[in-house]
Amino acid sequence: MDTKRFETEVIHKGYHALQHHGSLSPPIFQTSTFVFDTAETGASRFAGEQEGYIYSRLSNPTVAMLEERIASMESGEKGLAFGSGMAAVSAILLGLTKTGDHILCSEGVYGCTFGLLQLMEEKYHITHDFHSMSDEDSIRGSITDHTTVIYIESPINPTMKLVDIEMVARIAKEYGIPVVVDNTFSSPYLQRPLELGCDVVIHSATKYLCGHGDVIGGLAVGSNELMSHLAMTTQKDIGGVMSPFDAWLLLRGIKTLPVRMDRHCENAKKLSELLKEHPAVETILFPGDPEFPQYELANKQMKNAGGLISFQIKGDKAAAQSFMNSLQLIKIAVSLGDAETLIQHPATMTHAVVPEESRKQMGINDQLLRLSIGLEAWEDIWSDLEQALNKI
Ligand code: 4LM
Repeated sequence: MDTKRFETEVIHKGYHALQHHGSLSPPIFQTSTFVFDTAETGASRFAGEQEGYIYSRLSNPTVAMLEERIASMESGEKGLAFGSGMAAVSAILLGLTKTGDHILCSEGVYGCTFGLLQLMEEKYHITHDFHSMSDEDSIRGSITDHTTVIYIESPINPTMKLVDIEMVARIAKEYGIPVVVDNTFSSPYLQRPLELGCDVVIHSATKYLCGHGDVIGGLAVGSNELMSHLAMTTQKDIGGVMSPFDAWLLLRGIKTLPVRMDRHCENAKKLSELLKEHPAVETILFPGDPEFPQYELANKQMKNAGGLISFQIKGDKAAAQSFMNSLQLIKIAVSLGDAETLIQHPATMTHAVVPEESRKQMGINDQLLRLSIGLEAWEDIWSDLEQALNKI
């Protein structure tokens, strides 16, 4: 099948019903291992001389369908599926570095990615620096002889700051350094970093790709050469792979990604306008707000602003917590990208592991809240927010 539009590929890519008894829904190959017809077949599969499945930690047909689908969605050659977003982040970062190397990172990252970077520094002497990535010369000045990866989130969790992905990719090319982008907040429907010159895209598939809050998973996409190397090293030997059932749930969720994202974006835009006007709200951080400092950049590299709104309420941590406790429809929970609207307090939840000083540098204070706007009627989400804000 030749390449079709994104909305079509999310439904069809990687699956051929007539090769599976005409089953419209793909089969779940719920098996740990695969039977060889002869000892020689097994030997030649292990030697890489013959195509075919061996063992589900190496590859599985249901998981492979998902890997083909995400590769197409991100305009990459090869996808890999992992047991969580963090399994993907760690396999990629450990695969691209060795002791003595240096990673240049965006100004903020998800709390557990921060934890992983700390661990890599303490245990393996792989150092890192956080950088605003707003100025070309300053980026060049921060690349050292030991820099082997540039790692960015855009938008950054939870401050929503953006990185000019095309600019960073262009600079990295001058030095031959791979750029890895965690694209979780946008999903490939809104932003495709490989098309902007980056080398690897990572997703916490747990979020928008799944969309229904019932899977923990990770995905990564890049060139055939690099991803095949990672598949046979940090993926296979650390072993954080995805189960066939989770891959099936993701194949199902991904079919509706474009329609879900359109609704998340519409709801978020509407709610950002209302939140911004409320007297109990100090500032909103939303790339779709015309007053957002990087509004132009958002328009340049994202199809739409996404479904996440961070905002600071007037008051202190206790005010933020009592506001959360007043909510009735909106659920207090970490994670994002689900049908349900979720709210969390980054300073004490997703980014609690980040020491206070680093949190402040990233722009996370006690007044900051992060909303993952769901698919409910925006009027109902607003009624809930408004009644809780009015109590502050
Ligand atoms: C959260 N985030 O923010 P797994 N990359 C990004 C993320 O936001 C996350 C991961 C990787 C949240 C989880 C509690 C940008 C997770 C890690 O949780 O390992 O699938 O993804 O609320």
